[in-house]
Amino acid sequence: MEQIKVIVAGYDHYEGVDVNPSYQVSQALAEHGMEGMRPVGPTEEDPLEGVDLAISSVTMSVSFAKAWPILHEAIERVRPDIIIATGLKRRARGIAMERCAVNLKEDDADDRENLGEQESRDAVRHASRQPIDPQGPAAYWTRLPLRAILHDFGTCGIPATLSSDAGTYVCNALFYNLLAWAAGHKDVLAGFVSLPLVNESGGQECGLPLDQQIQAVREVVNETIRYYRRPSSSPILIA
Ligand code: PCA
Repeated sequence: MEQIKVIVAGYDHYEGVDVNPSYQVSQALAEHGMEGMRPVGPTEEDPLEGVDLAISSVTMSVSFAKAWPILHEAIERVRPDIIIATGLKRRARGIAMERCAVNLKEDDADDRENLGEQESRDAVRHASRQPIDPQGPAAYWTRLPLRAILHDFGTCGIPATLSSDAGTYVCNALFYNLLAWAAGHKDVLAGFVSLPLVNESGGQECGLPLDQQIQAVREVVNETIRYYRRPSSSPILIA
């Protein structure tokens, strides 16, 4: 059996949010694995066939200074083949598949976790931005097969979009550091999935039920394993 190790990372308490779906989703995948994945069609090859899959979760702090060191320590310890980082994007209507991590972060934003919601919004509006790494490239591309994942979401009816960036707060900085690391580890696939607020009503407002978000990240893991085992020659990023 081929062993494949996956890390699914999420964040702990995020000011002003009751349930951070990134925490719940990463816990659910580590505890229940790929349980409940729908059976694949007769023509489709099951990417998990013959795979001894181990999923671990990592919980990061919402802090520029702490998030990447926490994930990096877990990467060194687990030595994963695939890393899926997740975070909450409050205004997202559905799942946002992040195409790239940009070399930009808000100034002085480390203190934002101690601010209230309105103060936090003001801080964002007035924040100046600076590079994460003055010597680094302007952006890194995700290493996840976004085309296949979005196709898969369409089949399962999971609302999703392609997104050009995860903002300029901790999620983007974490993603940038992760992809900078992955640039030196070509055998590892890594990417970032932004999740919407948890909304159990399934109405027109922003957000998706937690179960659907868990299913979405399972699909991301599934399609990424498919690509990991059989890299395609076609472009993976453009939907
Ligand atoms: N979202 C924040 C950080 C933690 C989270 O879940 C962000 O968008 O950067």
